[in-house]
Amino acid sequence: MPSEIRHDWRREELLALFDLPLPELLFRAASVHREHFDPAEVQVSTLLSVKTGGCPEDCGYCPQAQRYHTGVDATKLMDTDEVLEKARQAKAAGASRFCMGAAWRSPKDRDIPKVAAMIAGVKALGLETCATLGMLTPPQARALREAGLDYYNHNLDTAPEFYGDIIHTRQYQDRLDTLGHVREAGLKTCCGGIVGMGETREQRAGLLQALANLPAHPDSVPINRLVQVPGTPLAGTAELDPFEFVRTIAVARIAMPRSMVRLSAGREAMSDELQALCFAAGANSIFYGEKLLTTGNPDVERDQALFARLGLRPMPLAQCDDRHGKSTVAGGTVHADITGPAPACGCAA
Ligand code: SAM
Ligand code: DTB
Ligand code: SF4
Repeated sequence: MPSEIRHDWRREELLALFDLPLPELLFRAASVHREHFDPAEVQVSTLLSVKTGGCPEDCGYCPQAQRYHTGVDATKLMDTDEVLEKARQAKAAGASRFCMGAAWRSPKDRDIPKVAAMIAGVKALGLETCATLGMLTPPQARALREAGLDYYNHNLDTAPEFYGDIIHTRQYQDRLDTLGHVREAGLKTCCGGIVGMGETREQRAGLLQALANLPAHPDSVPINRLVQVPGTPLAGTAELDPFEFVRTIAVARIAMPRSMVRLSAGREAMSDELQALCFAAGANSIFYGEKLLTTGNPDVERDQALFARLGLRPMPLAQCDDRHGKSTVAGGTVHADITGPAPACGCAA
């Protein structure tokens, strides 16, 4: 019987999944994964920091908060042409989605036309577009949608009861409000969190509960493993057991069966074997390219070798398939080929 899409997960149910013997948990997660996806396909996104550092917020994990001394210099918003050159390079390297990040608490209205021009340009290259700019008002969300934005990333980051230990300059409810504005504007949501910040297993279950019980499951769920950056308050936190990370991925897959579960920050420090376990547990998306926003990511050659070793391939660009009237993923045209040059999509390039 296919797994139900539920929005009423109880904390104890998710904890009971976390408590399963690992082989049983992996089996259940892998079974759910196969109901909605080809387990050999992994969606590939590339990130670019279009405005780095100098952020007024106090997120305890973040190297871009102005108040921490992390060696990240503040920059101004990049020029559109420079962003488009990076997007062309990402496409040529095999990415299907391009995510633009800005170290803002929230964008100013005068920033929106500049970001809109970037979004329109990236979209015209035939890439899916994603942005993460902080809190949005409803008109800002609508303006980004009109410019061609597909996804907006805004994370819940952790369980509601642990949030106040990590961030003091805004509330959990602020995040939920922005996610509401994003959904109402017709954007797809990318929303996940960070583990390894000293939270308990119950709080990891609490993050997944909060994500799965949103009015709609996020289309993409990035699960970040804390990248410890010297100078941030969370540097020096005890490392999370790698198997606990795998369990978190598996429970995310079971609780949100149709979402892309992304193995996000922290992959550079993971062995190929740990990443393979995460894919077996239902992860089906990665950030691809040498850099996340300010920290490192595996280089392209390492990821190409990993895909080849594991028999994985990049997920076709559903956006282009939709436009051509094809059924989405399985059997669709592969626009992004991580193991070779990207075939021309032709639809908007
Ligand atoms: N300023 C915007 C915001 O906070 O929504 C957008 C950029 S912010 C850097 C995007 C996300 O990156 C955060 O919500 C957090 O989940 C993740 N992140 C930031 N620093 C991280 C770190 N050191 N390790 C893991 N994830 C991190
Ligand atoms: C997400 O959940 N992870 C990405 C993306 N969304 C924007 C960011 C990770 C940032 C890691 C720290 C850095 O590189 O500055
Ligand atoms: Fe600013 Fe975003 Fe970093 Fe928080 S996570 S300090 S809002 S850039």
